[in-house]
Amino acid sequence: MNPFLDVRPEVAAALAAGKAVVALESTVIAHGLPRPQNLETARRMEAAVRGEGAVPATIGLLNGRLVAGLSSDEIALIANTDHVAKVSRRDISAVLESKAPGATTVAATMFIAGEAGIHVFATGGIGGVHRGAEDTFDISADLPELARTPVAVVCSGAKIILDLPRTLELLETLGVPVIGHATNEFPAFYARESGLALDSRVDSADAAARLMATQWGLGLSSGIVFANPPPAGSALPRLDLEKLIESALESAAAAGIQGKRVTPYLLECLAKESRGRTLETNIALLLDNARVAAKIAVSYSALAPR
Ligand code: PSU
Ligand code: MN
Repeated sequence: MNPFLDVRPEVAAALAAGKAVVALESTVIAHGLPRPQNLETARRMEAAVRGEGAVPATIGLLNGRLVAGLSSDEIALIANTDHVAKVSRRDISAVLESKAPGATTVAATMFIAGEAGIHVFATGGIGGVHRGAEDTFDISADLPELARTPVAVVCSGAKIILDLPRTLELLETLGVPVIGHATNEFPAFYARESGLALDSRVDSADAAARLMATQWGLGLSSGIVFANPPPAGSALPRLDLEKLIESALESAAAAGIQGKRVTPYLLECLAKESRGRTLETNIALLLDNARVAAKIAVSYSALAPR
């Protein structure tokens, strides 16, 4: 067991008994959603996981420890504290040393989930290749993490503010399976459609679980992306979103936003420009991904060890 990691009792007991556990990230709480919807959504995601018979493990950094299974009060602290550190893989050691609270991105959450022995993780959208990355080199650390850490990430594709074709190309280069969950198309986060076809799909939690067992049974120790489109009732049309994204990108450039601030800034701009509609979609897809991930975790825990 990793000496810096606290796996809280309910999560540890579930893992020891071979029961289903779903990891949840905390950057989406601290930086991805505004207050008070951030805390409400974090709690509703945990409830959605429990509703499918799995144990939620929200992951973050507190008091110099990696924590898998933050308590309700600890989640509230991350949701309501100003300037919580956004922690990706490269930030983990420094933020642990500072003993400050840290909200983990997909990359850091995957690393910690992997150390804890959790194989399924639900989030909104992974990071990826930013538009204009040929100049800025801004490519999320989520992608190389997916190449090296054996955790299945249930998400609505990559965030639509990104360059989605290049994100898919890089995932292919890195050897990361991108599997449609009941879709043939890579979802575009708030939109169900991207125009980008996927080569593989699964139509049930059992099929997803078998694919995980095969991938890791083979010794292919990468992550897996299960791309689940946002629920039809709350998804937004992609072409409407493109206009909003252009103006959000212009505003980010004018404000000189760079590095780790880019993603939260763009998401906030879109929520403002859409008068909260992207926020509603974001919450709906997070809840759905939590449910789907829990079903996959339950199926995976029921597979006989190979
Ligand atoms: N998905 C969301 N909202 C978010 C994020 C994902 O619905 O805020 C976060 C995730 O934590 C992801 C991070 O890992 O944004 C990517 O940030 P960057 O592009 O700086 O790597
Ligand atoms: Mn970045």
